[in-house]
Amino acid sequence: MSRGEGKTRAGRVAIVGRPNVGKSTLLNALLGEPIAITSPHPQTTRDAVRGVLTVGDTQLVFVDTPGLHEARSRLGHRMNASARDEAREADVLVLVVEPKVDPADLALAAELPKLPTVLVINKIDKIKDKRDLLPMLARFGKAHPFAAIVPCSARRTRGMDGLLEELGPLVPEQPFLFEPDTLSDQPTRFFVAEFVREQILSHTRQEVPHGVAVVVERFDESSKVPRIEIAIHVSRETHKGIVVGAQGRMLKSIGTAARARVEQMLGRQVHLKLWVRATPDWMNDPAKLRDMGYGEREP
Ligand SMILES: Nc1nc2c(ncn2[C@@H]2O[C@H](COP(=O)(O)OP(=O)(O)O)[C@@H](O)[C@H]2O)c(=O)[nH]1
Ligand SMILES: [Mg+2]
Repeated sequence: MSRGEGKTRAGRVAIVGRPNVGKSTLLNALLGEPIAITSPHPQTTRDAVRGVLTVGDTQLVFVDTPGLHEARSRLGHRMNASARDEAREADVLVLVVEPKVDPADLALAAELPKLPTVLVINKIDKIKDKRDLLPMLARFGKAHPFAAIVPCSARRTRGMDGLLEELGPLVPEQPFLFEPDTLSDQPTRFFVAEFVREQILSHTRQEVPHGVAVVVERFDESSKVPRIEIAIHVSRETHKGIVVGAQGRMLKSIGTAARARVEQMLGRQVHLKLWVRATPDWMNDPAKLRDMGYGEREP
């Protein structure tokens, strides 16, 4: 499978869809490694996350995008812009939907760039009688010229091989874009911040998760055990207390769980230091958004 032997195919596959349909779970299921953070909260994914899968002579560069939604904050607008940009730059699209025919999904399909698009009907584990899928397949098939329609359960990693078989022939014949053993082109510090944010999402509730931004302030690899210092920004003073918890217990368990994930990914021990700062309404402040790494795009 080395490059140069025979013909290779390679291309970018953008995973798009509304929030919470399971796009990030699908990326992780396809790669067999949980690189994208997922949660039951909508709008968990803020940046496009790229994962590379090389099988035989085909390389698929998956791009998990933030969900397309009605944005209410500046951050929300940038998330939508980021998803649309990634879709435009892709070779193939995967549109993920819940297992029901929703007019909003069909409207979204009609708006997407004119690229070969595979429809993934995800969460089919929720459907008791699989015969209910047949009319759904027919309705979607009539509504839009999808290259293929694939029922899946990303959470149970069902249907992944069938999906890969549909996607392979849709990417162009060209050399690989990355070394075959690449898993992602994103830097380690990106994943460290994401893994901390994932633990905050799973430890806190209600409005806290949407107001959290995680910034790696220091990543010092000069000693044997790398030292990573992280600022957690919350949008309200009261949220600070929630994230820190009584006697700092909440922050401690967030840190312990995130460190385990980071160490698993890096295959080595790290020191992780977390602190919490209240930065009121950062998600609507262009300068603060830039500082926190949420791009330059205007709504
Ligand atoms: N039942 C079921 N739930 C799923 C499936 N895939 C994802 N989910 C859940 O849907 C929620 C949102 O998933 P996520 O991947 O973060 O969605 P995203 O916003 O589209 O990236 C999470 O709670 C997932 O565990 C699936 O195949 N079946
Ligand atoms: Mg996501």
